Amino acid sequence: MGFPKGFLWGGATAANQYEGGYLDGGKGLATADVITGGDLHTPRRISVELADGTKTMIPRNQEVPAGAKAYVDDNIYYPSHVATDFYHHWKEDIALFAEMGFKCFRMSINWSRIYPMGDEETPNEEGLKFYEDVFKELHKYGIEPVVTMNHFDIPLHLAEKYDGWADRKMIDFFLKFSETIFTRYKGLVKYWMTFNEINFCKDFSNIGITEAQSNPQKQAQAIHHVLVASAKAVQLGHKIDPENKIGMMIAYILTYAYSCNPADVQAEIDFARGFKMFWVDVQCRGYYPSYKVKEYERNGITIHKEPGDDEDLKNGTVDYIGFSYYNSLVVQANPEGEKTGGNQMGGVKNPYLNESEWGWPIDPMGLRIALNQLWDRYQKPLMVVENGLGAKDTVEADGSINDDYRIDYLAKHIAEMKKAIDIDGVELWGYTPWGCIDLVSAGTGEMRKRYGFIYVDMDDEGKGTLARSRKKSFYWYKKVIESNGEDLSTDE
Ligand code: BGP
Repeated sequence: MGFPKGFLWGGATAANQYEGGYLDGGKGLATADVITGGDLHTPRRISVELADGTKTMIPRNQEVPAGAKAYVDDNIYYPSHVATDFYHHWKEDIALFAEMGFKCFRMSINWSRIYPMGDEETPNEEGLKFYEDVFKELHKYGIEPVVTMNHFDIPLHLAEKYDGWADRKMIDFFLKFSETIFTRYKGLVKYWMTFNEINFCKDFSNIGITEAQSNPQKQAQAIHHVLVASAKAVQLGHKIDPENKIGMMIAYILTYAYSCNPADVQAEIDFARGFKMFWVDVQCRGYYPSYKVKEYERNGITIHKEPGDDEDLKNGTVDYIGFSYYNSLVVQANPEGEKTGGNQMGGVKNPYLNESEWGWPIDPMGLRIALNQLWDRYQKPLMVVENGLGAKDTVEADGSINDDYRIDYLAKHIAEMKKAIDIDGVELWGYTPWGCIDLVSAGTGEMRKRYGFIYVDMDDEGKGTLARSRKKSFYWYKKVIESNGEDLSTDE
């Protein structure tokens, strides 16, 4: 009973939110490096020069127009440039993860560190060496790296020159990058995921495309390229090392129908398909589901497929499903109720749930439901690769940080994972709570929205010593791991 032996307890991060060193070691600029901070009410913005030469800031939730070029404005603070500086603190941070007893550590490889422009012939050795050192250091402590190959950005040059994933050449660039890292890290990395929250990979910041909203044909084609690239990378990774376990990664926001009104039930099905199931269906089953084919037909969208694409999708299905789970959403056919927030998108307010300070509904039972939905539908092993509570922390006069709210959130979610294993028989490989060390928020670009067991002294303006300290949750999570998830007690 309980979590299986060898369960992968750990934590999760992403290069563009954690690494910093944005030009160090020969790294090139990435799309993440031109995106400012924001807050709950102010969207993050992209600094761009329009086709007519005008310089402006475009809210990230709006599209970048065709012909615009994003650039770094020296007068603006961009949170990815320093982030919480893993690039210069990796030894110290890994030692802290080891102290908590991590069995695995989820991180991403910054594409622009390996191929600074994205389309050059030879990789950047300094970038390759950096990750090699990191992986070796993790193994020194018996920590298994879990690597996201692409987490929410691309080399900026690829966005400028090719309009990002709108161009099919991106598949080749990504495969080259994949081959380089699969080969170099053979024996060091076994667990991979291709694209982080692939269901959010559809605009400038994530896949570098302009006109992401006004040109659905272009967006759909770019998404096709991403899906084919992922499937090809899965095949390549298996070929290079049959030991590799290559997964997908989806933002699995659980969706509920608002009521038993069949119209609400159908609305939930439609929403869930469009927002998340399509991506999992393609990556787990190996073909476009009928509802998507029909939707494209209805909307006059034609996907241009090259010969071999269908075979690649079929042969490149994933070994496991990694997913993020933060909250659930309520879907109503004709929304009239009060709204709520959530991971990148909101829904109708759920009267049964409390919300985080950022307005994300907190729904631990929903995690068990999510695990069951995915397990029932695909019968693939699962990993919860992101989960957690973004909250403001207070550093007390004695330096302590009493984040009981975080402990409470995580304990309740872990208890539900345990039920999914014990009662439902779900095959769950691991759990890597998000932002195990404080890092920049993807949604708002803030530092004050913290998830970590480890506090980092850094603020929203990029000021701070970057010193690390252990929060109360650090000691709690250590105990959870030591007891293999049996001791979730929150008392002293
Ligand atoms: C997911 C992303 C992460 C992460 C997390 C928390 O969407 O994969 O990169 O940041 O959400 O969201 P936020 O940082 O907006 O609080």
